[in-house]
Amino acid sequence: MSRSAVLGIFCLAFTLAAAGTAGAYHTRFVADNCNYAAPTPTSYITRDGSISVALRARYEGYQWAGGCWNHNDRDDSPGDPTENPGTGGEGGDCSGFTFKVWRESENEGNAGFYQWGMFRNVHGPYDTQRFKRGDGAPNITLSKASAIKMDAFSSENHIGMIYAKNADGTDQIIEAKGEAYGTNIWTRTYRGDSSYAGVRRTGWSS
Ligand SMILES: [Ca+2]
Ligand SMILES: [Ca+2]
Repeated sequence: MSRSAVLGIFCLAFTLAAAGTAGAYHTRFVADNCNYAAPTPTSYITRDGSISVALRARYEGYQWAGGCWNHNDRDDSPGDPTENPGTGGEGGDCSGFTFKVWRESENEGNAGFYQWGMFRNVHGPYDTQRFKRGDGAPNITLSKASAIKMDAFSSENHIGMIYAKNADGTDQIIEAKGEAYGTNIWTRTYRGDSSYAGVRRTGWSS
């Protein structure tokens, strides 16, 4: 085979691979829909109000390191490659979703309340390991027995917020679960799982 023929085959293969990759990613969701507007400071935060905020993300997508979604009750970016912050799809990840619902500041020393729009693409400074430790001015750890709605349970690699307690000791958890699952409410046993700690955003009015 001549050198030019080899090069030709290589280039064709590369072009097809690149086209296939572009087709498999949903990089346009963030590019087409999301913004970087400043958050709106608010004077208070309530657990019921934050449940309403969280429910807008229910049935939407999951994006590793993401934080922007719409409200059409479908995952606009399913099946992207996992653990890639550059896929540009719809949704938060577990820690970004928690950060937005808890109306936290990107300034870790600021415990005030900052309302982020659904289309504001923001993840915030905390990964699950940091939430689990209660890092950041707004966040504390607490006993899991004391955890109520809109408190969270965090392990080293996942965090979800309590939507409701069940009578049998499990909880309904609202969480951005993963690429294959999106964001939804599931019954979970985090409260009884020693790998999970209780985490609270401080300062709720009610
Ligand atoms: Ca959607
Ligand atoms: Ca996705």
